[in-house]
Amino acid sequence: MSGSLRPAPLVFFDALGWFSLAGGEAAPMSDLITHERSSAILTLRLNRPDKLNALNDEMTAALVAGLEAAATDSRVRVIVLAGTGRGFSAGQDLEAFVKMKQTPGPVSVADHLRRGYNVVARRIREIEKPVIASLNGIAAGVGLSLALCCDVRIAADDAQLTLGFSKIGLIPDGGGSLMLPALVGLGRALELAWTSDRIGAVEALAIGLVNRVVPTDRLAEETAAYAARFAEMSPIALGLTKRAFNRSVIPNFVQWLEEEAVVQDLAANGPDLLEGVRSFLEKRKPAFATP
Ligand code: LHQ
Repeated sequence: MSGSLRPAPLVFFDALGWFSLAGGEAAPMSDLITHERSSAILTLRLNRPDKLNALNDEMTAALVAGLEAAATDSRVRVIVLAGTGRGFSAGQDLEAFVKMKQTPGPVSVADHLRRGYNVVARRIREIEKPVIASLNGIAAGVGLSLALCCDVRIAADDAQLTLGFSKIGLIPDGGGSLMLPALVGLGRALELAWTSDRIGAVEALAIGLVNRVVPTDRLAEETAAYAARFAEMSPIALGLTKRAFNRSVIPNFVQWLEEEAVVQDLAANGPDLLEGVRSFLEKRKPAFATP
């Protein structure tokens, strides 16, 4: 474990299949993340296809639980993060976010990140096993950020990627503001984050945003064959290589997640987030505030 990457909260399962994060509230096991283990490869699949696998609190907690289980299960040598249906993930479920904003009491976006996406991002980087994102379709918002936190990305040739945050008045979160420039360089990262342009898999490959592009109908097989290579290699060498690269390239990952949450709060406390989200849900152009 790298100096700045300390273990994330542990997840405990009881006899009834409820899990709880250490120090947190108990929640039932969820079918929003399915677990499929084939010998040493565990696939965690985002499973909310009717919502393009948009992430809500239950799904995020289930993802954390799946990653925790994968981290401690010595049978698991490689983890694949994949999506069901026509998308990998559309990011934060914006309808759920609006509902959350309508509940009484102040809602801190920074706390929302601290409780959810930052735990996922941190866990992906801390697990000293290869974590592969298998991108079956659209990856947007924090869905894309979490894919960028993974070690390797394999994309179907018709997959599309978009940051999307700027369209709703936000900055890339879930580790995206660190992983994006680390992968593609500052200029391209700013361009992608500011424009929120959708880019296809081939362009994503050309700029280093994904590692491989495979025919859509072969994504599952190609991902499994690729993961199987790692399953036969020295887990110690693979894990320590990840530790070394974490320390050399993103040594401040955990601190940055916190800073990113604070900056996101600045964006979220202005009027543009709600206008951006409402305009998306109402399928109209946003009218952003003038500073
Ligand atoms: C959705 C969503 C979605 C709900 C499509 N939610 N319904 C957020 C908030 C606060 C704090 C912290 O951090 C975050 C983190 C984030 O992730 S912010 C970014 C959130 N995500 C987005 O802004 C992406 C919004 N979605 C899109 O831009 C497009 O839908 C994408 C590019 C994902 C897919 O485009 P299409 O393939 O053209 O599909 P579509 O737009 O027609 O969407 C299909 C349906 O899914 C549609 O509903 P409908 O009832 O009309 O069929 C969308 O409203 C719904 N949907 N994303 N995130």
